[in-house]
Amino acid sequence: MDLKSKFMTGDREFKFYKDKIMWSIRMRASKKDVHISGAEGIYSKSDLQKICSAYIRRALKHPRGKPDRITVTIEELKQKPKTASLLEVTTLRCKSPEKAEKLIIKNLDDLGISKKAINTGLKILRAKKTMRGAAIVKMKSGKCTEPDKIRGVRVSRFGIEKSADKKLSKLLTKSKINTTTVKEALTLASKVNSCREIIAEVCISDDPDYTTGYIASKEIGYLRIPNIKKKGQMHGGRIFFIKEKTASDKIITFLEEQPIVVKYIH
Ligand code: WAQ
Ligand code: MG
Repeated sequence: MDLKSKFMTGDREFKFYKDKIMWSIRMRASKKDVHISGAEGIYSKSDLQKICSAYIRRALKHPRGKPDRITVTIEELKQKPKTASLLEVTTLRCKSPEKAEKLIIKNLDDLGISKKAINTGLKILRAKKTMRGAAIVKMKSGKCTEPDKIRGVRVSRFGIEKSADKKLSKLLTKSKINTTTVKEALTLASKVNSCREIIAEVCISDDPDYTTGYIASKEIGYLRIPNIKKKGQMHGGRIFFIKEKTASDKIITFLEEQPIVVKYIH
C-alpha cells in the first residue's frame, strides 16, 4: 500500500471514530424506594453488556445495603458528546474530619464563596438523610436552587475516552489510587467543573467505608481530602456552588443532558 492510500484509510477510520454513536448507561439501586447506589457513563455499543453486568454486580453488593429494585437505562445518545479536560489530581494531607472542614472552608473562601453559602453546603453534607443527587447552592446568598430538595440533581451522560482512560490509569497507579471510585469521581468532577457557571464542588461519599472526599474547581483542580469523615459514618453528598446571578435551569440541563467525554490529560 502506498503512503497516500494508507493515509486515506487512517483518515476514514478517524472519521468513523468521531461519528460513532455512543450510548449512555445509568443504574439506580434502591430499597423500599430509598436510594442505595447509582452509576452512570458513556460507552460504545460493544461495551454495553460488559458494563451493565458490572453495574448490576455493584448494585447487588453495595456497602449501603441490599436493594429490592435495580433500574438500568441504556440509551443511544442523540447529541454528539462535547469534550472536556480532566482536572489535575492532588492528594492533600489531612488526618481528621475537623482538619478536612478547615481545608474545605479555606479553599471555598479563597474562591469567593460566602460564609453563608459554605455553611449551607456543610449542613447538607453532614445531614443524616442523604440525597440521590447534588445540591446546587448560590455562592453569595447560599440559596439552594435544586428543584427537588430530596432528590437533588443527578449528573449524567459523562464518560472518558479510551486512550485518556489508559493514560489516567497509568497516572493513578503511580499514586496507588487507580480505582473505579477515584476515576468515576474525577470524570464526574471534570464534567461538572467544565461548566462556566459552576465555581466549585465539594463531595463526601455516602459509603460508610469510603473516607476520602474532594473539593474541585477549575482553578484548584481535583483536591483529594483523606479522612473527610470517620469510618462507618453514613452521611455524604455533593454540593455545586454556582454564580449568584445564574439561572439554575440552564446548569441543570447541562449537568443532566449534555453528553461530555473527557479527553485531555494535562
Ligand atoms: N450526580 C450528582 N450527585 C451525585 C451523583 C451524580 N451522578 N452520584 C452521587 N452523587 C451524590 C449523592 O448525593 C451521593 O450521596 C454523594 O454524591 C456521594 O456519592 O478521589 O463515591 O457515589 O478518592 O458515594 C470520591 C472519591 C468518591 C474521592 C465519591 O460518591 C477520591 C463517591 P458516591
Ligand atoms: Mg455512594
